[in-house]
Amino acid sequence: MPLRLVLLGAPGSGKGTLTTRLLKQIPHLTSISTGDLLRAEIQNSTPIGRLADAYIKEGKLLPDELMAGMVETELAKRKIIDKSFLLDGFPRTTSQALELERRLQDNSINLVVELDVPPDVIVGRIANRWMHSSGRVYNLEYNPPKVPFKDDVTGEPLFQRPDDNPETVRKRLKTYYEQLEPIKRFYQSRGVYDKVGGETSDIIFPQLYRLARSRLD
Ligand code: G5P
Ligand code: MG
Repeated sequence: MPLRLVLLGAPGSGKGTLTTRLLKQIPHLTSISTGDLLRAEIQNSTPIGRLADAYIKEGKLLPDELMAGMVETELAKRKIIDKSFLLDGFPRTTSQALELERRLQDNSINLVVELDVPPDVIVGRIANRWMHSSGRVYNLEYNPPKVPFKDDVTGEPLFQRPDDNPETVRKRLKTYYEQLEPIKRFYQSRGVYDKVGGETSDIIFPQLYRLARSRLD
């Protein structure tokens, strides 16, 4: 059956990193990262992009309705609503989760995995993050680019995210931990919640992969 997976994790917990790995192992899976979608809107200077820029710089969540609409449009555009997909960074609030449920109807989320990474580990990682406009993410220590500060695939320059400064990271972490309990309860009540944990993505990946496979078989 199709896997409809939500990755729930703090900023810097490895959602993007683990998504890339999972896509390599499960090629028919398609991922949507709301953060990447918003950054593309910003880069294209669209009206949503201008709004997103202000919210993201402040480390604030964008309005629930807007985000749910954006994900629905993306699922439709890629024609994957009844196929296997992975959502990275959405939903983040119970209201987003409800909106998603309403929009998915019979294709409801069948696995939500919380990535439990200690906050002190996360702060160090984010300071060393560099990324490419495609969403590919690097870390100067953990997975450095082959050529310093250049994307492995295109050779284009990497940049640091404007919301990766310590003050904004603190706000993003606070918001995440405020939303975690309610959204966790929501998905526990639907019987689809699971949790994996560890200090590195190498420790977490096999746990996540096992869970994902169990839904596909
Ligand atoms: P984003 O873009 O979704 P966040 O804050 O949820 O942003 P982020 O920062 O993208 O999440 P991540 O994807 O969980 O983190 O982590 P990652 O990039 O894979 O890994 C972080 C770093 O650690 C990388 O450098 C990686 O190489 C390294 N790393 C990974 N594993 C290891 C390891 O084992 N060891 C070491 N040493 N390093 C490792 O959202 C951005 C903003 O968009 C808006 C909000 O404003 C949000 O703040 N937004 C939404 N607003 C409302 N609703 C939504 N649903 C929204 N979605 C986005
Ligand atoms: Mg990410």
